[in-house]
This record gives sequence, C-alpha cells and structure tokens, in this order.
Amino acid sequence: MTVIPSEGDVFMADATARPGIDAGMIWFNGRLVPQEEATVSVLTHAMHYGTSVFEGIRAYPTERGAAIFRLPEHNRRLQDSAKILGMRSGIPSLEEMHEAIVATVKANERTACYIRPLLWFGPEALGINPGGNSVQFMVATWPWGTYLGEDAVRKGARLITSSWRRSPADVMPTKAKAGGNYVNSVLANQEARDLGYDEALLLDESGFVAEGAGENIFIVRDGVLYPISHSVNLRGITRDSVVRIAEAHGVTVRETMATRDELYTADEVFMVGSAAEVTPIAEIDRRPIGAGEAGPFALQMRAWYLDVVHGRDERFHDWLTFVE
Ligand code: PPE
Repeated sequence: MTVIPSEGDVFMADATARPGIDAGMIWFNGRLVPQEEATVSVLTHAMHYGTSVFEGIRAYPTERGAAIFRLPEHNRRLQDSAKILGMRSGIPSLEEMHEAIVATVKANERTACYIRPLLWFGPEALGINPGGNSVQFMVATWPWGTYLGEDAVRKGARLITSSWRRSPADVMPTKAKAGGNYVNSVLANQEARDLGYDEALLLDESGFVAEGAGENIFIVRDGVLYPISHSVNLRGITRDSVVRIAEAHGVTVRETMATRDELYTADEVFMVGSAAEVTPIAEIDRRPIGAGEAGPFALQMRAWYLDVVHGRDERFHDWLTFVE
C-alpha cells in the first residue's frame, strides 16, 4: 500500500521515533535562525552524493563560562576538508567560522554542548559535477552526553572488529571529514550494535588497526602509551590533545602501527574523539582487554583530559576559546 504523507508528516525509519534534536538557534548561511527555519531543498547536492564536510567540537563549562575546545584546529580541518572536496567559492574564512560558532554557542546560552559546523554543496544542479553549485554553511549546537553511554565509560566499551574495512587512501579522502565517508562508519556501527556491541573497530585494507567508527585508538603496554599511527585514519584533534597531555604528565608516547592481535594482548586499549572524549575499552572480539574492565590508565587519562577541557589545567588554557 502506498502511503501519501499529508503536509507536515515525515516518514520515520522506525515507528518508535527518537525525540529529536533541540538545537535552538542555528547559524544558517550568514545569520541565526530558529531550528524550524534552518531547512534545505530535497535537491541539495550533498543529500544525493554525500558532498558535505563537517566538524564535531565540544564546549565545556569552566570558571570563566563556556569554553570551546581547540576551535582553531577544528576550523582549520573544516577548511582542509572543504578544499579536499573541491569546494572553491563561498567557503567562510577561518575568522567567519570562528565568529559563527561563537555566536551560535552564545545565542543558545549553552555552557556544555556539542557543536556541528557543516559545509555542503547546494541544490542548483544535480549530477556528479557540483562545481557550479553554491557552498552553504551552518552551525548547530545541542546537548550531547557520553557518546557511547555511561556504562561504556564506567565498565569499558565492548568492541567488535567490523566486517567493513576503512577505505584505502586512493578510494576515499580519508583525511577529509566528509559526509560520504561516514556511510562506512554508519554501516560499521550499525553492524556492531546489531550484534550487541557498543562500537566497531575498523581495520585498514592491509589488516592493520585503523580506528573506531568515530574514534581514534590508543594502546597501553608496560606503562607506554601507543597512539595508532594515522595511515587512513582521521587526524584526530583529541588524539593530538591526549598525546600532549600524557607527555605533560611524564608519560612515554610512541606512535605505532598495530595488528588486531596486538590489541588483544595490550594492558589497556582506549579510544578518543571529540564526542567520545576518552572512553576505556573492556573487550574486543569477545576477549577481555587487560582485566576486562575500564583500565586505570584510561581512567587517569580521561580525568586529565576532562581537567584540560574544563580549564582546570592551566598549562593548556591556550586550547580554550572562552565564550564571554
Ligand atoms: N575517527 C573518526 C572516524 C571520527 O569520526 C572521529 C571524530 C575521530 C576519529 C576523532 O577525531 P577528533 O574528534 O578530531 O578527535 N568523530 C566525530 C563525529 C562523531 C559522530 O558520531 O558524529 C566526533 O567525535 O565529533
């Protein structure tokens, strides 16, 4: 039976629809508008071909009000992603991105939030040549608690190696945070969740550990911290932060490639990302990692990281953009 929706109806993928995002005021092509007004055409190029680029940023409450974590680095990566996708005219400058993001956080009077800037090819023409299309820009903010749930942080997340691989560097632009790339992450996460796990671990084309569906991976062994090398992974800003925070606390850090069996035998494995922050891993492929619980190093690292983002570690105040 064909169901024709009446005006205002929206088809949901699932009958138990989620409650929806409370984004309040959204920066939409140069001005702040209420969420209901920040809408686009169904002919938007990015909807058909995944030709969007985005960032995921967090703001945290500090003694001096809300602070956005490593905003210039996120803006720089957004510009890099836009360049990789061949977006030429209409890309906001770093200063414009900065102002739009600060204005959106301010307008919503948020202290703790997730921030999602997005650039995408508009609806002027379809087909695989978006060169003449407009580039549009929005910034939305909303409250976002622990990425994989409180249990994942408390007990350690349970991962499974995905049957999906990370795309090789000559198949997809692995350093761009592009919408289309995330079909890979969605499929991997979907599979992991369907099997009862918290998150997917993806390998690269050669079988080396790449990253989580939305996080970078670290190994701990004999007190040394091993970030998994970049290869086809997103060049994570949290990964960089964690390396530098660990070094400031005197931890030895050595970047490495790793096979999945090296994760099984690590003392600890944890993952990091703007959304995931620092999340311990208790289990991979039904094998306990270390003691099979959130490990002491990961929990210490998480505490150090949360000190930095909340402005409690003065050595890293440069990383905070205060929203006065
Ligand atoms: N790898 C992937 C594939 C990834 O998506 C992220 C961020 C990272 C690594 C870590 O990058 P960084 O945030 O710079 O430390 N994932 C974002 C999107 C999550 C989502 O579900 O959406 C994020 O954490 O904001």
